[in-house]
Amino acid sequence: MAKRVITFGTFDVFHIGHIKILERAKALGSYLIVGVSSDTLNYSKKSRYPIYSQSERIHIISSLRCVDEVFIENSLELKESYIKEYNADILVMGDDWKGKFDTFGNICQVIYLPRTPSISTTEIIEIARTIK
Ligand code: C2G
Repeated sequence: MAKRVITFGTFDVFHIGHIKILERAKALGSYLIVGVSSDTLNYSKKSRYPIYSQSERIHIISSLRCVDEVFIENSLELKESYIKEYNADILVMGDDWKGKFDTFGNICQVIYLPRTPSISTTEIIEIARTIK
């Protein structure tokens, strides 16, 4: 059966770790739906806006070959309704979220994939800051 996969993220300052998790998520099914967190959601979590705006982040994610559908994630609390709305069979998250979404195991399969080591948006921002 053709499986629908859903995943979520900010995907700010897009990098190799982001594309690798999206490609691995897609490989678990045949249709990949990505919830891109809104600027407002990021501000409420981290007290700062992402470097790339939500429209830029959505533009980048939508242009990827492995991605079939993109929407804005407005709240971390709405995962269950997004999973239902998009008829997802599998929820994929990076293993930094391991265990956090096990409760959705009754509506879909929940899979945590290992993060790509040695790269993060925060590190890229810090390195860029030190370059003169
Ligand atoms: N990721 C990865 N390897 C890295 C960095 C990130 O596999 N080196 C993965 C994360 O595990 C996540 C995805 O890339 O699954 C997006 O990462 P972030 O943009 O940091 O997303 P995050 O802020 O964790 O998501 O509902 C979740 C929210 O949208 C926040």
